[in-house]
Amino acid sequence: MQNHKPYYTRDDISDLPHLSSLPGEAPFVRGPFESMYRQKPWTIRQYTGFASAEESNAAFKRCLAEGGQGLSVAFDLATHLGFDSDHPAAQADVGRTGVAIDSVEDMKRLFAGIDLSQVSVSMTMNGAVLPIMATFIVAAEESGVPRQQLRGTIQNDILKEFMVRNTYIFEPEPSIRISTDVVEYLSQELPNFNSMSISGYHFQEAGAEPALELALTLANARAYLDQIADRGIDLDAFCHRLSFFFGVGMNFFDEIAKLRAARLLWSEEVERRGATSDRAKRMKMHCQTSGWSLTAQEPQNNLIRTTIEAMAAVFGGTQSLHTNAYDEALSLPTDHSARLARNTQLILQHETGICDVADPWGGSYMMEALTQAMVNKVRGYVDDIDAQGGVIAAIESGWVRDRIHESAAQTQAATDSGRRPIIGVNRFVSDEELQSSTRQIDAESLIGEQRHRLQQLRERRDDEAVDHALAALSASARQQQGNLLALTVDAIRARATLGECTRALLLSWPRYRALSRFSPNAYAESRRHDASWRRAQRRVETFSLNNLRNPSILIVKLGLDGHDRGARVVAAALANAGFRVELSPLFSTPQQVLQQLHKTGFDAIGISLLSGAHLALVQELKTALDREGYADLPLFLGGVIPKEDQTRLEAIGIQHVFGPGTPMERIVESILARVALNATE
Ligand code: SCA
Ligand code: 5AD
Repeated sequence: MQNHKPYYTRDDISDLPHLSSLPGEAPFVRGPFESMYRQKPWTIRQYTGFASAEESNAAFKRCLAEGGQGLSVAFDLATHLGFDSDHPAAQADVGRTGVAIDSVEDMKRLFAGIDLSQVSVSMTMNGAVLPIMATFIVAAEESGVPRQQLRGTIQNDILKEFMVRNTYIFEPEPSIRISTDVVEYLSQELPNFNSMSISGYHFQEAGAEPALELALTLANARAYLDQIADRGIDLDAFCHRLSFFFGVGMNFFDEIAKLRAARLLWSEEVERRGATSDRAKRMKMHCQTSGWSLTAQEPQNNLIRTTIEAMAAVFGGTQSLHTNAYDEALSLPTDHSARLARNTQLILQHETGICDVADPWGGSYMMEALTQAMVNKVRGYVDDIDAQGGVIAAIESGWVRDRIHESAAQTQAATDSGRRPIIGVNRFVSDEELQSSTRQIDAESLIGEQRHRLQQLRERRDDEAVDHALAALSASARQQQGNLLALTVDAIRARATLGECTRALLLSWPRYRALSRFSPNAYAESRRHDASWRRAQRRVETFSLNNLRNPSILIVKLGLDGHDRGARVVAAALANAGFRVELSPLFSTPQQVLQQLHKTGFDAIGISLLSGAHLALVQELKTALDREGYADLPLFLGGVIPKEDQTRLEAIGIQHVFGPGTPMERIVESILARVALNATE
C-alpha cells in the first residue's frame, strides 16, 4: 500500500529546494517555531464531551487535573444540527456523542470553576457555529473574563461538512456567509481566538489517503482565503488565526511527510497572496490519531496503534494533539480509557526525550524525499480541483465525495483480501473475548433535565427582548446586512436558545438536504480474483437464478448521525456482489423508510449507526415496520455498537450486528442466507 523504495540515497534529495531551511524559517517544513517543543511541548488536548454540561464539566476538570493542557469540546448531534434538546427530531441523539447545549446557561455550567483566561478551549462546531460561539462569548462575559483574554479555536470549517462530516444546517452559500461573519467578528473582538480550524481529519476518517486529505484541506483553505480577502481583512495581520487539523493514521512515514508538506504548501499559498510576515505564513495544526484505524476486535491493541500514530504527529511537528482511547470502536471513552489515552502523550512528553530536538527526521534521505513526493502529489490533486473551477464546483459535481468513497472502498477491499494486514482482524486473529466496560449515557433523565431547564429559561426571560433580537437576526439573513455573530450574541444574551437562533435563520434559508450516493464498482475492482469474494458473488448469482430476480436491500441512516463512510462502502460491496441496493438519504425517519419500502419492495434493511442512539432508533423503526405489515422484513445493523447492547438489539428484532472490521463477504453471505430463508418460505 505504501509506495516506498527499498532505501533512499543522497540522489533522492539532491535538488530539493526546501532542504536548507531551519525550524521556524519559511517554508516551515521543519516546524513553525525555532525552539519547537523545547520551549513549549504540543498541547495535550483531548476531545471530550457527553451527556449534560455538569457531567462534561466534571470530565474537563478530571482531564486538567490528570495532565491535560487544553480543552476540546465535543457537542452532541442535536446541538450540531441546531435543535434544542426538547425538539422531537433530536430525542434519540441528545447527549450521545457529545454534550447537550441549549443556551448560555448550559455553557456557563460547562465551564463552571474553569478559568477561561487561563485555559484555551477548542470547540468542534460548524453548522451551529453562531449560537455556540455566542453562548461561549456571553458565558465568558458573564463570568468576568474580558474577550481579549479568551484563547481557543472554533472549528468553523463548513465546506468539509458538505464533503464528508454532514453536520451542516443551511445550504452552502449562506453557510459560507456565516463562517466568514464569524471570522470577521472574532478577528475584531477576540484577537487571541483562532477563528477556523480547517480540517483534513474528517477526510481521512471518511476514507481519504494522506495526500488526498491534505489536498482537500488546502483547497478548502484557499476558498476561505478568497472569502476573507473579499471582506478586506489583511492577511498579514490575520492569517495566524487560521489553524489546521489533520488525522494521523498508520502510514507512519507518509503521515510525518504529510505534516511537513502541509506547512510548506501553506506557506507558499499565503506568500503567493502577498503576505510577508512569518507569523502569517507559518501553519499551526492540531492532530488526532485515527479513529478508523481502531478495531473492535482485541481493543487493547488500539493503545499500541494510537501510540504509533501519536509519535508520527509529534515527529510531524504538531502544536496540539488528541490521542484516541482504545475503546472508541465500541463506544465513547470511559474514565479509565481516557486516562490511558492522555498518559500516552504524557509518557511521550516526559519519558522519551522526544521534545529535546526540533524536526528529528530533518535531512533523512527518505523523509525529505517523501515530503517532496507528498508536495508533488498534493499539487496534482489541487490542479485537478482548479481545473474543475475550484472546490465548490468539485463539491457540487460530486467529484470530492466520489474520490473519497473510492479511496475508502479500496482500503476496505485491501483489508478484506488481507493485502492490508490488521492484527487481530485479518492476521493472528484470537478467539479470546476480552470484555471491557463501555460508557453508558442516561439519555432519558438528561432529556428530562434539559426540558426543565429550557422551561425555566423561557419563564424567566424577557420574551419581548428575545423576539426583538431574533427578528434582527432574521432580518440580517434576509437583507444580507450586518454581522450574524454580533446579532446572535445579542440574542443569546437576552436568553434566546440555540434552537430559536437557528429557526430565526431557517425563516430565510431552508435546511440543506443532500443525496447520498455510492459507486458499485468502488469496492470490488481489486477483489475480482479473490476466492472468498468470488464465492460470495456466486452465492448471490445462484439466488438470482433460482428466484429470477436479484436479492435487494435498503441501507438506511437513521437519526442525526451523518457518518456515512461505512454505509456507502457496504452499499457498494453489496451492489457489486449482485444485490439491488438503495441508500436512504441521511437523517431518515421511520416514516421516510416506510415510504421507500412502499415505493420499491426490499428483501432486507441494513441500518448503519455510529451515534450510540441505536437502541431507541432501532426500536422506533421496528415498531413502525410491524405496524405497517413489514414484521417479517429482516433487519441488520452495522456500526459502533457495544457488546452488551447486542442481546437487546436481537430481542428487538435485529438479525445480526456487524461491528467495525467485518469483512464484506461475511456481510453479503449472512444477509443473503437470511433473505434466502424468507424467499423459500
Ligand atoms: C507555541 N508557541 C510558541 C512555541 N510554541 N512560541 C514560540 N516558540 C515556541 N516553540 C506559542 C504559540 O504561537 C501561541 O501563541 C501559544 O504559544 C500557544 O501555543 P499553540 O502552539 O498555538 O498551541 P495551542 O494554544 O494549543 O493551539 C493549537 C492550535 C489551535 C493553534 C492548533 O488551533 C488548537 O488548539 N486547535 C485544536 C483543535 C481541536 O481540538 N480540534 C478537535 C477536533 P499565539 O497564539 O499568540 O500565536 S475533534 C474533531 O473534529 C473530530 C471528531 C468530530 O467530531 O468529527
Ligand atoms: N469524546 C471523545 N472522543 C470522541 N470522538 C468522537 N466523539 C467523541 C467524544 N464525545 C472521537 C472518536 C472518533 C473521532 C471522530 O473522535 O475517536 O473516532
